[in-house]
Amino acid sequence: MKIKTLLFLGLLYVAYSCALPVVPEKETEDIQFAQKYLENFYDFKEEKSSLFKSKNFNLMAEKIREMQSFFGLEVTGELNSQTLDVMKQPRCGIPDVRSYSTFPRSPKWRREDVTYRILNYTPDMLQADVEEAIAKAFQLWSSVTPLRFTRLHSGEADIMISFASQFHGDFYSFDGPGGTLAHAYPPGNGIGGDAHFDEDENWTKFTTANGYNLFLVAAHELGHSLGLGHSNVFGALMYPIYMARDTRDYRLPQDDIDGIQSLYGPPRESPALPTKALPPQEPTEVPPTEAPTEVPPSIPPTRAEDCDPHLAFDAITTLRGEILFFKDSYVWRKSPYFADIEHDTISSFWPSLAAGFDATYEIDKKDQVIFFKGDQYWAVNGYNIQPGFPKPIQNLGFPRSVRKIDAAVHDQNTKKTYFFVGHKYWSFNENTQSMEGGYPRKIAADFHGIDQTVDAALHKNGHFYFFHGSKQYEVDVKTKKLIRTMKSNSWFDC
Ligand code: TQI
Ligand code: CA
Ligand code: ZN
Ligand code: ZN
Repeated sequence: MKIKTLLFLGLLYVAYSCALPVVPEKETEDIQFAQKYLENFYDFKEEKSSLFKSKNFNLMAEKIREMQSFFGLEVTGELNSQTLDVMKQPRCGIPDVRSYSTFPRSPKWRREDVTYRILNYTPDMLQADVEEAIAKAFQLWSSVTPLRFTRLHSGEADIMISFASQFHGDFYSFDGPGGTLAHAYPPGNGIGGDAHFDEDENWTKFTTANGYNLFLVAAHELGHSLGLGHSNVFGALMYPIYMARDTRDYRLPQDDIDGIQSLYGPPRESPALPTKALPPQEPTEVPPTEAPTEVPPSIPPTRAEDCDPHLAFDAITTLRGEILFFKDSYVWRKSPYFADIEHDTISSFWPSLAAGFDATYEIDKKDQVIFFKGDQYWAVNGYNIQPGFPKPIQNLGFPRSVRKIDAAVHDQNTKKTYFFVGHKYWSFNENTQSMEGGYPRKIAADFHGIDQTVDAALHKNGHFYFFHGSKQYEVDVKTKKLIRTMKSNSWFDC
């Protein structure tokens, strides 16, 4: 925020101090200039293949919208003269810090009139309070956009809202108390836009110690329903961590306003009053662990970097149906929720975990992911780090001579976890919580064809995937036989 404000003030200063008349240039020159600008500051990459000219055009429009929203210009996605003027102002040469995100290809509602319907109620709250929480959550978003939300009592609405436990008809079953609270689909037909709330949670009207505030969670989910992904601005509503806060007179943080306006623009008839920035929101009930006051401005990798044939990873795991690829302080997220890869910083998910993991694996039965760094490990459940961690890896049965683990992978059928250290591997029995006898063994002795050390390992679709540098080996889980070799980034659809 600070950087943005400074840039903006700087811009005003420049605008006033050197208000030169703009000499109209040839259109193609302007487009080329704008392309360079967007490449420099907005990760815009021209698609090389000429087949995808329209894709380029859409992407460029999207980047222009992002830039217009950032500078408080009218968000049109068009390269108008006002926008070009701003692009031609001198800049400090650093990319604008990333904050909010939208889904790949920016799905959004095409009409400003969007309907919703509440299909059922939670017994945790009075019906009237559920209705009020949902209506207030919608109001947050409608007050800063041209969108109008209308509640339907029957038939098909754009946003169908329901409470359900466990399996409820889509691919993402809920998980009992804790863990996932709710989910919502990006704008689209059918299930698109719908928001589901886990009935196994305790939904509350007020912010209390046990339970989740329905208004806050609904406001976050509706952000997804309207097309927003997560933000890495601490305190933003779309920041992927639940923060209990005072909900009386709750106002949408500026980053969420910027995000939603990048899709829909500002409300229709109040251009006289610019949306005012809020002072940074202090979450009221964050755990007593030192919460960072600010997320370090970091630029996540871009699409071009994803497809670098030399790309290698530190650690890989599944997490609730998604696949997370870790490298340094970044995480690439391949989610069945959306077609493209999401880029995030590790700190936007687990602010108190030190990045640079050595190994990680999921025990899906326990809805736990275990992270290793050096001789310590942490267990997390969703966004929450389990109490009592970190623990020393010796607790798992490793001798002191093992200083760190290269990779780990869990097989839910056998309940075994394999740990890779150098050219050897260990087998850990999750049922008995003990290391199996006869280990460590040589990797190559059992996994024929794997003569390398293993950087990262993944269990997915009935196969193990072992990563070594930019190479990946697909291995049959039962026979431990090598099936094929691929590039490490083969999951990114390059
Ligand atoms: N549910 C996740 C969420 O809404 C589900 C999810 C992950 C998701 N990635 C998504 C949904 C991308 C749509 C698009 O973020 S959750 C929070 C928060 C959850 C989490 O149950 O983990 C809130 C639900 F931000 F606090 F962590 C609501 Cl507010
Ligand atoms: Ca749950
Ligand atoms: Zn669902
Ligand atoms: Zn979310």
